[in-house]
Amino acid sequence: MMHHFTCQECPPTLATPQLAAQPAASWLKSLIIGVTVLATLAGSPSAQAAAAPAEGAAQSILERVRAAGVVTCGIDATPGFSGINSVGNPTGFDVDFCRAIAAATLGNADAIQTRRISTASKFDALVRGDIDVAFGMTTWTLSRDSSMGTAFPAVIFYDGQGFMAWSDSGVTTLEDLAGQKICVQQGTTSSANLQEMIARSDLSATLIETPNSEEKLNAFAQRRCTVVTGDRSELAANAAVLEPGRGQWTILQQTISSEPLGPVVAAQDWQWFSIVRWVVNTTLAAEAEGLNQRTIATAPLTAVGERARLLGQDPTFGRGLGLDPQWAKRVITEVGSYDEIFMRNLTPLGLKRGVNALRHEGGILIPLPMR
Ligand SMILES: N[C@@H](CCC(=O)N[C@@H](CS)C(=O)NCC(=O)O)C(=O)O
Repeated sequence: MMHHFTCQECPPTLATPQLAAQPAASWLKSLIIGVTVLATLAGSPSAQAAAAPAEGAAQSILERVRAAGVVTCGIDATPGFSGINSVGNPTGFDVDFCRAIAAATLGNADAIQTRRISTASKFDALVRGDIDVAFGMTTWTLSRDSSMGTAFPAVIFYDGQGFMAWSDSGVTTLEDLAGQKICVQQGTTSSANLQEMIARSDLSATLIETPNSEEKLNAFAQRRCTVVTGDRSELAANAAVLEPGRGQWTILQQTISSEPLGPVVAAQDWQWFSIVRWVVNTTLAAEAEGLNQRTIATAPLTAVGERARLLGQDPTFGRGLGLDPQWAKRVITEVGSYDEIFMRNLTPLGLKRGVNALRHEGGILIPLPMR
């Protein structure tokens, strides 16, 4: 039976908050083992402070974060991007950017709190002030940037939508998708792109939509669909760690979309928007300057230009963000440069820099001037 398509991107019915930790599929349990820890944290006094916007005079997000003592980040559960490590701490590429924001604003990269949140519900959670920043491989789109009360300060990973098939299914090209069952997560650009692709071509395929990414991969692993679709990095990361993935799953070469992924914030607090934008940019500028967790310790005390600013030697640096001049230095010292963040989290899964290299190294990442 053909799936009946409706726009899943932003209907009010998808606005149900899903902030509570969700049950983990068994094959992802090792990654999500810390959800109970997170759920406990979510009930702590500091978490409640973070969730409570000021009454009357508008409290800025920076003020809210400082009052809470933590930056609250919405995350998903994708190997390498966000998960829980063996000692119960959130870890991953996305989590490192959350940590970088905490290093800049609170002087402590560990001052974060993470909440598992679905793509469909993260925008409302930001508008309500339940979270300060949402991660989770979110694609920067017009509607999410203009009509949902949210805005995208930066791209942290340029991706595209791909397909992964059971190798024994014989599906190797987009044409082979005809007649297949395809698993996709609802409320995502992956679902919207797929529906448009199906509508454009003669292809008839059955969509199996799941409420979150774990159920999507789980359904695929259990062969309830022969093909799964999503951001290529998500597919590659899962194929690298999931048991059936090794050798039994093939990622199709074709990419059907451009998916610039980045953090999302509530619109209309431009100070917070700028902080997130410039914290991300700091990691890129640091890479371009050869500054990282290793080299920063021995960097000269009297640098000039961009390095001086990144090293906190310009007393006016960051004033417009409401931050002290050392904010970028803390980002580099406590979390590192973009290449360190990438190598720490994504290189072990076999992901390559590719387009996510700096421009002078053949990629498309261009640090903005920090002056
Ligand atoms: N880039 C796509 C997909 C985003 C997406 O679905 N990300 C997954 C992981 S790759 C996620 O956040 N899942 C959390 C969830 O919704 O359960 C979008 O922005 O719509």
